[in-house]
Amino acid sequence: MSRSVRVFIGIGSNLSQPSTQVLRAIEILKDFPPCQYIKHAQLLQTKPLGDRSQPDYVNTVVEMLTFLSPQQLLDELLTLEARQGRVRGNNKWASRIIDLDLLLYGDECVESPHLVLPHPGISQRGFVIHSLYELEPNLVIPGVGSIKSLFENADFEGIMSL
Ligand code: PH2
Ligand code: MG
Ligand code: MG
Repeated sequence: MSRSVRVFIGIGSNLSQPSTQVLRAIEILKDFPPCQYIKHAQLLQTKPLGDRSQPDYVNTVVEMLTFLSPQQLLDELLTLEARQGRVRGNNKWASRIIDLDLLLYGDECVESPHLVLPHPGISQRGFVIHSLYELEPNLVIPGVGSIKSLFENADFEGIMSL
């Protein structure tokens, strides 16, 4: 029997009523048999990173337990994105109806062509740091450091509580 692992999943949307899309994704994850939902951080309205001409995003992070492997969980998240209407094009920065990013899988480090863990964007994204700190202020991110020190040095400009 494998043990369950604590994971953090980043949720984002900037199309088709983003808050509604994020809340819908949270409801789907609450009732998602391979995982046990623990809690989610408050919803944040955030200025777009990358292509600044897109609409604002709504972002949050969900904490869960899972028995799935990192690759299995990633595959399930991609399936949930597609079911919620996400169509993937070639532009990695394009607006999206829903984005489910595997941020952390226990304290595992993975570097495969499809999956990098911890998610390489964590330390550059104030909204992710804000949500992780809210959920688990004692978190340590392997290879990066404590969420507390990231939080103390982060730039939260353009981030608003909803
Ligand atoms: N996701 C992106 C690109 N830019 N900006 C914000 N504010 N929030 C996101 O989730 C986001 C982004 C690609 O995944
Ligand atoms: Mg993504
Ligand atoms: Mg993303």
